[in-house]
Amino acid sequence: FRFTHAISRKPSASIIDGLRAVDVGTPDLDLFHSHHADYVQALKDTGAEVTVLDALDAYPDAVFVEDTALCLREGAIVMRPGAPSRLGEAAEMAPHLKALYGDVRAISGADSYIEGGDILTTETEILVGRSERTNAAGIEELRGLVADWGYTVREVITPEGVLHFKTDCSLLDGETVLATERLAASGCFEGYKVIYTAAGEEAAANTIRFNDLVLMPAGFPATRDRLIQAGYTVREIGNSEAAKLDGGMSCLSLRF
Ligand code: CIR
Repeated sequence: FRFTHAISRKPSASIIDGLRAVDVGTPDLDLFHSHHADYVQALKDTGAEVTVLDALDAYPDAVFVEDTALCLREGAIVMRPGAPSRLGEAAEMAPHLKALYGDVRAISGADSYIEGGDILTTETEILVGRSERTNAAGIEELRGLVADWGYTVREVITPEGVLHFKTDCSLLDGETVLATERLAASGCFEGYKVIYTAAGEEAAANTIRFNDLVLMPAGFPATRDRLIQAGYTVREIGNSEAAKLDGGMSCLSLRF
């Protein structure tokens, strides 16, 4: 949870065509821009260098850069998104990673699918949730690509009806995760300390611990208070527009 860099991408006008499980309204581009600027500023406030890429009109979901790559200390892995409309986003990200990293590898199997939103990297392991977007072949390929860097990959399950594994959890520090009760019930966080989202605030689970801050979506006061009571410094960021497209705090950046 200590980072010196982040990469994000501005939302484009095509965001109105972004993928969503349920249509709860069209995202407002101006408001999305304003939330995005607050988000980038919060990352910068912790002292990190933030690269903000230009909007990509051809890919409505491209603002959710997290799904295109996994950034580790030793190098980066370019993903193969399981959503067909998002597959090309990974290739758009690759040159930016190559500019910052000496070692960039890629998931390349024709049957391998994996999105960054399903990956939670902790201090001891990499948890990957199998989901509608991430399959067993993608997880196995990732396992092979990070083995010589010393990482252990553990396959877990993203709950039915939940977009990504990290839709329902986030890492708060070396030993603590924030998670929904429905996800933690699967037993995947044995050995970790778990802070639960408050009842009815499951959408607060996707936060990020970025240096000294926990960035969380605004509008979840009971969960916010739990985090504050646990000693975290919380910054609330408006997320209403990204939420219409099932996006949250982690999706909006790559962090390393
Ligand atoms: C999608 O369905 O792919 C986008 N509308 C949302 C992606 C959110 N990404 C993430 O949780 N990492």
